[in-house]
Amino acid sequence: MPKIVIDPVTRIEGHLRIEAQVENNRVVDAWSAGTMIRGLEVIVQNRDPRDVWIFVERICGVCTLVHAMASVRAVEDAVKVRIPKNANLIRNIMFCTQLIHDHVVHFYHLHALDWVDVVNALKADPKATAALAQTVSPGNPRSSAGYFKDTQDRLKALVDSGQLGIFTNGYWGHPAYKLPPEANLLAVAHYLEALTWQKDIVKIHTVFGGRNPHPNFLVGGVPCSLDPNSDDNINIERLNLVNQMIELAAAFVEQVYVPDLLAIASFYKDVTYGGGLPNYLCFGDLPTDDISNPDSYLFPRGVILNRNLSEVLECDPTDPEQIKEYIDHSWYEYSGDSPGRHPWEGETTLKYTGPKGEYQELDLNGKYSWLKAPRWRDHPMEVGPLARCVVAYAKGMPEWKDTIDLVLTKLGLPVSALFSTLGRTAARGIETKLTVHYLRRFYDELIANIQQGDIATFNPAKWDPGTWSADCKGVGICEAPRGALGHWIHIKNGKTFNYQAVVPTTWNASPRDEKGQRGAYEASLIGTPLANPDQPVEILRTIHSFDPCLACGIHLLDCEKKEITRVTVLN
Ligand code: NFE
Ligand code: MG
Repeated sequence: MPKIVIDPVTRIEGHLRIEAQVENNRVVDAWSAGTMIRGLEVIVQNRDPRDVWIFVERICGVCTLVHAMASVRAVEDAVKVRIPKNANLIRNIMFCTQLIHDHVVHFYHLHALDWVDVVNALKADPKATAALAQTVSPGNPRSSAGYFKDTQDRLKALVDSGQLGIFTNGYWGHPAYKLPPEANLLAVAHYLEALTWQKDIVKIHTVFGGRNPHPNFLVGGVPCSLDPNSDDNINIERLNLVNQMIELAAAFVEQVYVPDLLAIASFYKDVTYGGGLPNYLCFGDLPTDDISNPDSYLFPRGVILNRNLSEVLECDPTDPEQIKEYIDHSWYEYSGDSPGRHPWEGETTLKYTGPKGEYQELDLNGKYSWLKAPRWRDHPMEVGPLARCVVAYAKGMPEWKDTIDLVLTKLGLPVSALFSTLGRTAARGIETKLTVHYLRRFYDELIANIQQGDIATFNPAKWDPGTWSADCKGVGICEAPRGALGHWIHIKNGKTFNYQAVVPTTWNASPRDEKGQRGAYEASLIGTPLANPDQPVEILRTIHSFDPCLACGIHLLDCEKKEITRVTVLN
C-alpha cells in the first residue's frame, strides 16, 4: 500500500513526522512521530521550586507564558498559598492576551494557506474584493479597492520575482482550494495585517511581565507593583496602554478574524473529515475566584467520552487513576513494571531505539516517537479549542453556548459539524471571540479593584521554604491555546524532587499506547480523502487544525546527556 510521509511538517513549532497509509486516495492508517527531544523536566530536578517557572517557560516561545503559569500554580498548590485578587486578574489578562495572540497567528500564518490559494489572489478584481470585504465585515475601515490593489501589487511583485519567500512550496492551484480569487486576496491582505497587529497586542505582557515572549512570573502573585499615581510602578499611563491594546485586540478579532473565518468556512462546508477521536478533555482555566475552585472557572473543566454530550465526567488531575503516561511506542524507559505512570510518579529516562543516521522508515510496530502517550482512564483524548467548545456546550455554559450557536447559525451548520477539521478551526475562532470579551471584563475588574484602594499583587506568607511541609506535591493546570496543560511537582526538603509536564501537544500528537490505541492526530487522519496524493493538502489541513507544537510536546535534552552549557547563578 502506498505510504505518504510528511517530514518535517512545516508551519508548526518543532519537528513532526506524519506517515499515512493510503488506499484508493483515502487515508486508512496514520502515525504521528515527534522527532526531536529537549530536556526540561530533568534539568529542574533539585532546583528551588520558586525558580522552576523560569526554566520551564522556555519549553516554548509560541505559547509564551502558559508553562510559567502552570509551574507557579503547581508550586502554590504544593505549598498551599493563595494569590491576591489583583494577581489573579493580571494572570487572567495575560492568559487571555496569549490565547488571542496565538489563535490569530495560527489562523493567518500557520493554517490559512491550507484553505487560501495565495497565487490565485492575483486573479482577483480589487473592486469586487472591496465589495466582498464590506459584506463580510461592514465595520472594518480598511476595505477600499485601493487597499486591495496595493496588496495585490505587492503579491504580484513577489510572484514575478520568482521567489515566493514565505509563500514558497505551497500547493497553489490544487483542486482542494475552493475560494474565489477575491476571498483569496482578502485573506492575503489580512495575513499581512495580522503580522503587524500581533507585535502590538503582546505589549500587555510587557506591561505586567516586563517582556515578551517569556514574561516574568512569581510564586505567590505577580512580579509587578501597582500604583496609579507613581512613576515607579504600573500607573494610569501603563494601564491606559493595556486598555488601548485590548481595544486593538478586540477590533481585529471582531472585524477581521471572525468575519474571515466565517467567510472562508462557508466555502468549505464539505470538509466533514478530520473529527478523529470522540473523547475530549479540559482542565479548565480563568478562575474568577481562585484556581483551587474549579466552579469559578470561565473556561470549562470536564471530560466527554464517545461524543456523549449528555454526560460530562469529572476531571481530576490529582487522581492517579485518571491520567497516566504510557511509553510503549515512545523512546523512554520506566523503572519497575508499571506500564502507565501518573505524572507525580512519572519518569523521564531516554531510551532511543530508532534509526541511526538518515532513514526511510520508522519501526511503527515498536517505538517511534519522542512523545509519551498520555491517557485519561486509559482513553486517548483530544484537547484544545474543540474540546473546550464541546465540554462547555455539554455543560450548558451560557456564554460558550451562545457564541457557539451564533457561529454555527451563521454558517448554517449543526453542532455535529464541530466534529471535523473545519469544526476544530471554527472552535478556535469561537473561543477567541469569547476570550476578547473576558479580557475586557478582567481589565475592568482590575481597574475597579485598584480604585477601591487594593493594590496588593503578592502574598509573601509562603515565600520562605521554611514554611513549607518537608514533603509536598502540587499540580498546576492551564488551558493553553492548544489545550489542557498540566505541570506536576513533588517537593522534598524545599527542592524539586520530581517534575513532570503533560502538554497539549503530548495528548494530541501522541503515538499509540499500550493497547495500540491511536492518538488524536493519528485518529483524525483516518478516512481523509486526497484529491491528489502527491500534494496531500488535506492531511496538512487536519494536522494544522490542531496547531501542533512539538517543542511543547517533548521538552527533553541532548540524548548523549552531554552538558551543553553551565551557568552559575548567584543566590
Ligand atoms: Ni509550544 Fe503549548 C500551547 C503548551 S502546546 S505551544 O498551547 O502548553 O502543546
Ligand atoms: Mg512530559
